[in-house]
Amino acid sequence: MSTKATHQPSHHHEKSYLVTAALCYVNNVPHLGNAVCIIAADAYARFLRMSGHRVTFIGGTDEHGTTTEVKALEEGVTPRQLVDKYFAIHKELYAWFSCSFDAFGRTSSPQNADVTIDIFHKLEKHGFITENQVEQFFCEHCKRFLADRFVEGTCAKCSYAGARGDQCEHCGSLLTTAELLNPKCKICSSTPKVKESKHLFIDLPKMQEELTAWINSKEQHWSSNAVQMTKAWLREGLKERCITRDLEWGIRVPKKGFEGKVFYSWFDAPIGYIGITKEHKKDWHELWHSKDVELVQFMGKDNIPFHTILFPAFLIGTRDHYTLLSKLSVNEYLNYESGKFSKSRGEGVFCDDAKQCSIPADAFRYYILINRPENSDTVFSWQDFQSKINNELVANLGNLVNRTTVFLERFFSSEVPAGKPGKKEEELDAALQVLYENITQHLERIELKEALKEVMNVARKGNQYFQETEPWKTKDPTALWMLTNIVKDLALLIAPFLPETSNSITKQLHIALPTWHDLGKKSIHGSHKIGKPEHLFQKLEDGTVKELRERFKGKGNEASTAQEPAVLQLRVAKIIDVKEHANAEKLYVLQLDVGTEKRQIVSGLRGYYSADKLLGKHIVLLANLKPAKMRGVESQGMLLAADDGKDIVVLEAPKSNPGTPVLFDGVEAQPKQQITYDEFAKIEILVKEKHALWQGHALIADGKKIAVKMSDGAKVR
Ligand code: B3M
Ligand code: ZN
Repeated sequence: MSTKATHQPSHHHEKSYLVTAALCYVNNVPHLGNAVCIIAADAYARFLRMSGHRVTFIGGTDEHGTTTEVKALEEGVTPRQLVDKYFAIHKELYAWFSCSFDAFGRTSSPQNADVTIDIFHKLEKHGFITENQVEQFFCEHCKRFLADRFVEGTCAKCSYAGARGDQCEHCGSLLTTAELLNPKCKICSSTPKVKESKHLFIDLPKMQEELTAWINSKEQHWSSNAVQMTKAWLREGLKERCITRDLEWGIRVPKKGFEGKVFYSWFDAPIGYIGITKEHKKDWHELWHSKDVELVQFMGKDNIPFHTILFPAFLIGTRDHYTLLSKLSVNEYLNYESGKFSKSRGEGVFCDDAKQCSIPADAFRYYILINRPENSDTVFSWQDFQSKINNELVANLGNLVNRTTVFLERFFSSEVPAGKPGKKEEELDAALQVLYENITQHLERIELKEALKEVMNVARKGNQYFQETEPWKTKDPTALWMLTNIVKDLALLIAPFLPETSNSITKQLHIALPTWHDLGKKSIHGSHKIGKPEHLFQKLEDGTVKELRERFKGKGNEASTAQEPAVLQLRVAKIIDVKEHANAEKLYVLQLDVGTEKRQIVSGLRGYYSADKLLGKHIVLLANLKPAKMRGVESQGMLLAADDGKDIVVLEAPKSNPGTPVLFDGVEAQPKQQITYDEFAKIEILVKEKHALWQGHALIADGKKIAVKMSDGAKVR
């Protein structure tokens, strides 16, 4: 191979790559959204291999941490039993998706413990580990510290109600104890106390300068969302980060005075890439200690700072010349139909479901890659899935391959005729050459979606040429020879994306899988004998789609309406000024303190409340209502009040800090940017036993129900 490589243009010379896909948590079966980063990494790894590079593609499971412990408690098994079960499931599913890992392993392996402890000792030796007392949630009832996912509450930054002890999934912020409001023990739901405990930290401030310099030298290879988030961390100034936890499950901290503690799972998880390489590859040490190896990492956007700041800091601080991140490819989220994937609600297609749908893995790979959330979130919809399979895979790619091979079989006894390119063929070749260049460049830049679109354009060009040359009339040998070679190129071009499809094409053509250097060459000559034609894809029928949509729609209306008020952003606000509206005798203009900001709203309370009765009240503000002018005065939201047809009573929040989130008990808030009044009016909130309820869920602030002095049945609006 090396002799061949020397004849290639310089940008084609052989290199060594480490490609990683984020390591999956093992508390669940992955859903299609989780598979996005893994399938993308696989496509890229395949492209690199086919271009003649040496690739070690690493993946696996992230088995420590409270995600695992919480799930083990739920399933009534030990963490070890749980991770063994899910490791096997994950491994099998990615194999079904044709993911070509060179090393697929686990963070709970002895190899990873070795590497993690070695890195820790070196960080300590070079003065990057500090000790501190920290405040942690402690559940008196369960008699345990509630690290990370053992505690849930409301994010102080975005007011999302399902935030966890270490990170808010909704806005991505990393949270401290003080930034998690209304904390609840995940095991017993009681409110935890805050207790002190001694922990180890990585001294990031000490590395700020060194990290900044390193990041500045790398950022041109990172996607803009990654650069932005990383720069924001640097701008704010790096803080010491706690790398230990009071838990049982994890890698034990090998230090006196820290017995009974383990490393934070985000410490040993990225190190897991190295541990997994050690688990499976003899040359792991060289690969991870080389200037010539390019490390390319794939992940979802919530994983960015762990890979651009923390993991590099762990490695740089060892002074051990580790291979550091070169390129990174970050995806946004793939959502399901109208909402999120949720195993508990049975909503959305999970990888195990996909396997049981009798739709080939490549169809899912195609959909995931052509819909890859590269710059913004995208949505899996059955209708779109059906149209992409039928119009693109079946009618375009599948059709070209099938009509070509069937023609060869029928009219040329399966033998490729010799061809003589004329003007038409030269023109087509020139056009294809441009597409091939584009595809290669997009792949090099990890623009997988664009690359795949262009691959489909190659098939389109082939079909056009078929139409124009009309071989069914002419039996033109040149046309069939051209088409066979285009199909050969397609076998190559589609291989990173749809490996099984590529296998089927090469089998039908009876050729070995070409490499990227064969692209565009007419390497199939006259008299080559092809194999048996087979259909690549099957049409997805309306009936099947209907059935599948039904099957994965979740617990139906009950579950989807259960999320209805989630779109509301409700806050405690204090009325700090009341004026009469100059042009409307029923309206007041109120000034509100909403904690971080001031707001003005217009309210129809004249005749029900005097101005001085309103002043100073803590009310419930609907903060994300679309602003509107009311008789010429801007209103930025509305306050909630109960109305029984005769009287109107303002909902009064407990005297908590302005800005405190107001929630429906048990409903996860996922506020929309903005909602219209009509959307709000559809949500029926009724007074019952002096509380405001939506389908039995009471409005609460600071954990207390909001009282309404009105009789049952009054409407809140
Ligand atoms: N398991 C988070 C996630 O699955 C985490 C990634 C670890 S990568 C080292 O999104
Ligand atoms: Zn508890």
